[in-house]
Amino acid sequence: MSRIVLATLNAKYIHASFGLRYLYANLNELQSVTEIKEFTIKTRSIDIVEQILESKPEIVGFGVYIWNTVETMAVISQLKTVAPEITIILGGPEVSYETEQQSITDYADYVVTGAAEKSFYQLCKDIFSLQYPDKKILQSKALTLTEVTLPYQFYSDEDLKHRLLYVEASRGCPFKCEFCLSSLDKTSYPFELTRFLNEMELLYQRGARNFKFVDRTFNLKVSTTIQILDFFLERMDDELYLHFEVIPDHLPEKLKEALKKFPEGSLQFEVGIQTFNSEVQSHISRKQNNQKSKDNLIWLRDNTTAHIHADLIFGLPGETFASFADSFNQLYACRPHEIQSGILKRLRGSPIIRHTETFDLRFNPLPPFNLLSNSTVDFATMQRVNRFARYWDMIGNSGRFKNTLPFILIENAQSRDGKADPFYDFMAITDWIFNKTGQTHQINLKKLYELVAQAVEQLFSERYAKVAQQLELDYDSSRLKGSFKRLTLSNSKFDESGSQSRRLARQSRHVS
Ligand code: B12
Ligand code: SF4
Repeated sequence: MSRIVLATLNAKYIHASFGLRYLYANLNELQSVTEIKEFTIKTRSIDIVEQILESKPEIVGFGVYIWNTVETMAVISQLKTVAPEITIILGGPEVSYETEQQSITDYADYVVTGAAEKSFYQLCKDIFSLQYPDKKILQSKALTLTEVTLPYQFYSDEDLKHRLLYVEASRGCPFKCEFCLSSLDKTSYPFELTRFLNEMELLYQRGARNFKFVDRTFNLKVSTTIQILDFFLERMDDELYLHFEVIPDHLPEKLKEALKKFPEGSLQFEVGIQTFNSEVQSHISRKQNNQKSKDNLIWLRDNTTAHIHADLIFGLPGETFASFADSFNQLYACRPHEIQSGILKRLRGSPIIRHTETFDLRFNPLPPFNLLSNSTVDFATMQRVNRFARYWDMIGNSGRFKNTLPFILIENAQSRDGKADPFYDFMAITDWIFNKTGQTHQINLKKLYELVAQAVEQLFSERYAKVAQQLELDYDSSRLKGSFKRLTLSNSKFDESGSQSRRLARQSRHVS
């Protein structure tokens, strides 16, 4: 039995809920009557309801995020039907803005917006002492980080072994990129460093090796960044793996020196580029020195072993298909290990909606609220880029085509203006594969090797021989069963569909 259950539906099992552990850590004397129950968005709502009711709680608090709002609504509507006497409290970024307009809040007794370490505790105390607040939507009181109890001891040994451990050395972001919720923060506040590092030490001693920093800009204050890096460098072993989100145009010499010392397989950087188009950057209030960003990305690739995951966003106000292609090509030339082309999403509360009329932004009314079209990109083009992103994940980001990819996307006579054009070439491959299969999911790896070879043969026949050679290397390292020789790499008949595909390749270069 627990008087309070803190519940959330994580995106996947591997993501432990950091937010709920914070709330739990700050419940003081109520901690002993509280239990965290985590599920994933794949768990059936009825099973979640059953498991929550097993604890016979008086209060259930749900963490609501963009990835779980639909599923959470199913859970709480059933929970309220079976056990209306339970007080349901919602919190989390998804219900922190435009709260009243969301039907999920109809089933809740209270919604606490913002960082709720103190406010959730206060509300539970008030409910237990029958001092019910007269408002349903309660704005969390402002917090100073020194008054927040850190939650790291509440990662279980099971979490340490099997899940990503989220940690944060600072909260908030000083920048104002309008598509992002963190742009609403006034600035970034650090946790007291010694206190934070003591907690990291305890986690490390317990066996934690996989640390994912959720700091919005880990390299903002470089002296702190270096102290944290040094802390982990002193404890470096084969298993230690650190993930940071960094801004690309801020890599002072001291930081570079520190980064060079990290061994292979120990560092991952998530680098938000979003766009290299300076006009679009100004529309979304994003300040980014493009040249510095590119120089730094290349420096990281040449001088460190850090794994670089770089993000672009398609659909930003004023971005066209051609200008996005240009950003992609500039980024590809910096050789990050992964490029994620995300579609713009409308996050509740984010200031981007001020452009709705001017750029005719039309968002999906359902989660994840992705852009469907705008004044410069029609729906069909949005879909093509969606598919591009998906196939790029499977082919570019997966590492399964590591040897082959440079031979598919080479500089050659067919490229626009004689320049290398990885975006348009890969777009042609995307269109070709989708035309042939009608699928973006459930394509097994063997089939994918075949499709890529067939696409290259039809679209860029002069590259085919080298691509087929390299594909064999990739096939061998994939350890798939069966001989490479048995794959159907070639479209034996160059028929109607062949000339149609070549036409598609040409078209993809000219669509803007
Ligand atoms: C980890 C993470 C993920 C993980 C998922 C984690 C999980 N548990 O399943 C992954 C990597 C899968 C992910 C994916 C995405 N994410 Co994400 N993610 C984060 C990240 C980096 C950390 C979350 C965190 O732990 N924060 C620290 C804790 C302390 O804060 P918190 O979770 O907000 O919790 C506090 C409050 O919200 C509140 N609270 C939380 N729960 C509850 C419950 C109750 C009862 C109460 C009262 C209060 C309360 O109190 C907590 C303590 O202060 C945040 C950015 C950030 N730094 O916060 C983005 C963030 C949550 N993600 C965001 C987005 C947009 C996405 C994506 C859509 C991005 C994309 N790919 O386009 C996808 C969605 C995937 C999908 N399937 O649809 C947005 C949130 C939008 C939203 N409205 O939910 C954020 C805020 C990033 C941003 N700045 O824009 N994400
Ligand atoms: S995109 Fe990054 S830098 Fe910009 S506001 Fe969001 S967290 Fe800050």
